[in-house]
Amino acid sequence: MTTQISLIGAPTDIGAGSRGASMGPEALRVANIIPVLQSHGLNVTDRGNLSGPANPWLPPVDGYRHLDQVVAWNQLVHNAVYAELQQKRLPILLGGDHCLGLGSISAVARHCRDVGKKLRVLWLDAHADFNTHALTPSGNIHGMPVACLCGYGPEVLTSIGGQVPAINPKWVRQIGIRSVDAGEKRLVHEAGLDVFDMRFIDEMGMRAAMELALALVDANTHLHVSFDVDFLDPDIAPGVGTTVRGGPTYREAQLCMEMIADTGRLASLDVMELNPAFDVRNKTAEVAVDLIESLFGKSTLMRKAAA
Ligand code: 6HN
Ligand code: MN
Ligand code: MN
Ligand code: MN
Repeated sequence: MTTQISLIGAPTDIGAGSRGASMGPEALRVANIIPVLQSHGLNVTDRGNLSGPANPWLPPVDGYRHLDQVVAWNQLVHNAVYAELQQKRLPILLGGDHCLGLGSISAVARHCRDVGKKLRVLWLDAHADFNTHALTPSGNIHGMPVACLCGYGPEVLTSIGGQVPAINPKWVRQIGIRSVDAGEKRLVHEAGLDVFDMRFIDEMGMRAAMELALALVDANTHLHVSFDVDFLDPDIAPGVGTTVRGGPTYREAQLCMEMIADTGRLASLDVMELNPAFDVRNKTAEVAVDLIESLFGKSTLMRKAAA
C-alpha cells in the first residue's frame, strides 16, 4: 500500500434528501483526520475542497433531483480522484453525499483499466444505493450511485468514467445493508450484487462476512472502500441524514476495518454522508476517524509482529 495519501473534500449535499453533508469534510478535519493518519507514518496532503454548484433545493424532475448539479460535482470528483491515482497516491474522498461515489469509483475503474488491475469495491452502507429514476421513492441521487456505476442510469451519469458500464456488479460486495426499497430489491437480485446484509452479519458474524467479501483479493487487486457513515448503528453514529437502526456496533465496525487493513490492498477510500447538522458534538466524525485509523492499520497489539 502506498503511504502517500491525498485528501479531497467534496462539500456538497446535492444528491441527498437533507441538507448538511456539505459540512462533512470540515467535520472530519476538525476530528483530526490528518494528524491521526500522520501518526501511522502516512504522508498526508490535504488538497482542500472542490468547488461545485450550490444546492438549489428543488423537487425531482423525471425521478432525478438536481441531475445537472450532480453531474457537475461527479465530474469534479472523477477528475480529482483520477489525478491522484495517476500520481500513485491513495485518494480519500471526504464527502459530501454518496452520489459522489459515482465520480470516485468511475475514476478508480478507469485507473484499473489503465494499469491492468482487478477492482474490488466494498460498499459499506445501510442502503444498497441501487435505485433508478423509475424505482426511486425520493428522486435523491445518493440512492443511485451503484446502479449508475453498473450501467443502470442516465447516460450523463453512467458515462462519467468514459466506459459504460464503469464496473461489473460482480466486483462489488455490499456490507451492512438493512434498508432497500421494493423495486430496488428486485434490481439488486437481477444484477447479481453480492450483499452481506445485517441478517447475514447477525447469523454468521462480521468475521465470516468479511472473509467472504475479501476472498480472492490478491496482489493484483485494487481495493476500494466506499464508507457511508450510515453503515454504523445510529447509537454510535447519529450524524447522518438517513439513519437506519440495527447497524454494526463499534466492535463489529472495527473488525470490518481491521480485516480490510490486513489485506494490505486498500488503494482508495470514500468517507460519505457524514452530516454535522445531525451530529452531537462531532462524535460521529470522531467515530469515523477512529474507524479510518483502523482501516490504515491501527490495532491494539502488534498482531503481525507477534504472530
Ligand atoms: N445513502 N433508498 C433511499 C432512497 O431515497 O433512494 C435512501 C438512499 C440513501 C442513500 O444513504 O447514501
Ligand atoms: Mn494511533
Ligand atoms: Mn450510501
Ligand atoms: Mn446509506
